Amino acid sequence: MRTYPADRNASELRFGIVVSRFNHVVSLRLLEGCTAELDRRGCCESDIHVAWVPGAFEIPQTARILALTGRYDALVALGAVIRGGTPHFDYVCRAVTDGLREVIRDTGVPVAFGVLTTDDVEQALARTGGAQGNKGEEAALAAIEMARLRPVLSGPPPRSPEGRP
Ligand code: INI
Repeated sequence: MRTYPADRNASELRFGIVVSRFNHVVSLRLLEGCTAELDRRGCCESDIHVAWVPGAFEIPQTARILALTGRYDALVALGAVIRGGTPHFDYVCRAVTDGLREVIRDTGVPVAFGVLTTDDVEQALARTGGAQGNKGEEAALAAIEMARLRPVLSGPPPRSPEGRP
């Protein structure tokens, strides 16, 4: 049996972060959590590129542009969609989740999902440094792990001492 343990060393890796300005306070806290975690894991500040976009709806298109450059080992999507009184919430949530899934499928570049979808601002703040931790940090860890795992899994199979693949 061969297992691939989680590797959370971010040194020498490059990350693109797409963060939405809508619900700016929440987004900023997510971004701070994300970049702090990347830094703790050994990522160089100059290897983190941040693209601000107007709202969560714009995240997938921007992630696709970054993914297609080939410059990044992984991307992180950050933002907050907060439920209002109209179906708008559902459309934006659907667009961002479907859109990011398509970016991953079409480009192969890992995209960590750090977009909050909450009923109110309190729930969002609880997940950006409050009682529920910081989802930006969690997204950073997912991005690092996937950035490491992808080349390991897609490389040639290591040979056993007996010469079997
Ligand atoms: N964008 C968000 O990121 N969060 C929201 O809660 C939100 N709400 O509630 O409307 C939101 N809307 C803007 C949307 O993402 C686009 O930026 C806008 O429709 C322009 O394309």
